[in-house]
Amino acid sequence: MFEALTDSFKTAINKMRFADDENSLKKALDTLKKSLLKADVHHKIVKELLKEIESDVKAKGIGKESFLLALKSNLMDLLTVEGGKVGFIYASKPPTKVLMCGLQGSGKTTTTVKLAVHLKQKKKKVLVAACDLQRLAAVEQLKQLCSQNEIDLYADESLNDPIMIAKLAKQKAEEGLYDVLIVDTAGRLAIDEELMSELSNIKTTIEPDEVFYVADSMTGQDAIRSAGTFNEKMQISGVILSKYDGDSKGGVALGLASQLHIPLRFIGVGEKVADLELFVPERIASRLMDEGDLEGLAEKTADIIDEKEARKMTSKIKKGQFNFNDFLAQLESMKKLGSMKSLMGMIPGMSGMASKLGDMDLENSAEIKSIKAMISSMTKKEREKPDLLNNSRKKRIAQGAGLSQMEVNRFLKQFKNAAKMAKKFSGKKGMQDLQNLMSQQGSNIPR
Ligand SMILES: Nc1nc2c(ncn2[C@@H]2O[C@H](COP(=O)(O)OP(=O)(O)O)[C@@H](O)[C@H]2O)c(=O)[nH]1
Ligand SMILES: [Mg+2]
Repeated sequence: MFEALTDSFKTAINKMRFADDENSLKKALDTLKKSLLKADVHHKIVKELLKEIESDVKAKGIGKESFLLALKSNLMDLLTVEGGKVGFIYASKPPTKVLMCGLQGSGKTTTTVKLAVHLKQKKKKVLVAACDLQRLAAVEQLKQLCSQNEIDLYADESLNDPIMIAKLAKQKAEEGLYDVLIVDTAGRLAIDEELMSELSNIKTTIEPDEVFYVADSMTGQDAIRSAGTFNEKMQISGVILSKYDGDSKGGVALGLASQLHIPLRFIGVGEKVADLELFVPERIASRLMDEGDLEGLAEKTADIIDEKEARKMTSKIKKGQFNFNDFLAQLESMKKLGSMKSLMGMIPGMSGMASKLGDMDLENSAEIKSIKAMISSMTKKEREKPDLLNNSRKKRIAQGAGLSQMEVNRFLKQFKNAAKMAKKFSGKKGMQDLQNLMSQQGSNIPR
């Protein structure tokens, strides 16, 4: 989801060539500026960010290393709201009550269900309330989504008062010992008084722990402006950016925290219920720098597989023991995990691949079928020890899988790179390693 920005950051970093070369710093900053503006980050924020990076780099001495550090730490600052919440925070006394608000079509209902599914995977008991009585069939939409995903819903079509429904839903959540109540509400095409007063009344009624504003990221700076207006009336505690999979204006995610002083909490990256990602500034900064987000990956995996397995996987990656069996197992479980593209972005060094992949259909993709055919043509030993594969073995595998040797080589190279990168950046020394590697190579960031 950050492929375009990540790519341009890499380009900028690669422009940093010589120590104390002001010209290369200027070029790198120019590249950053262009790409940030193109991604629709607000021009004032871009200006400030560049100023900070420039002064940090100059203070430490111009060079690739100081540029990398400055870029990362300033990105972190940019994404962080002081005192703002990060992740999903449970109330000290359940149920944690969440009020969803936003304009019509922004993705409230979809996000409500995504969030419910996310929390249910964490073994929480979740109730959703259908308080959108404006749009015809809005209750029906929520009913269907909830029943498809086995989420409890509170709806009452005999009532035409959303505030009453909210009240009854809260009662049910308390009496039924639910951990979380999520209230879906009506939107409007534009902000109007009637909507605001309906929302504030619901707010007064349920006393939410969280007020989430769902903003359509495709609307760029407008998303931030409307969130600001809602915030004046509703005191939003977090923003969820939906439709981030259409990544033309991805920069909204960068400017939001500093423009609104409200933290971005989740990002919606597709239409499927699994396509919701936690927004944790450290992790996002890492991903923007193409260092991957192993923690996020492990967590997303843990939601689906069990936690123990996921931890074992991360530890294997760290030890460099990730083999073809693990790879196959990962492929299988990834089917359940939402879009391939967003997962790829979490793997160190793989963001470039993510943009090439698009939204891959894991069941039917030719690429995955070839990978599976290749792995099934390997012996048990070969699967456990990828290093065993010499030329004659590769030839045999190619024949067995009905592929050319070139295809086999290409896949093995990808696999090796991924495993190597994953190992490199999973340790505490990851950042240092990256810098060393780059100062040795001079230019290209490794893939
Ligand atoms: N591609 C994509 N589509 C989304 C995302 N979130 C919501 N949508 C789509 O946006 C449309 C409006 O969503 P909905 O939840 O009904 O919006 P609401 O009016 O705010 O409740 C639906 O077609 C959703 O499938 C997302 O993260 N990615
Ligand atoms: Mg809706």
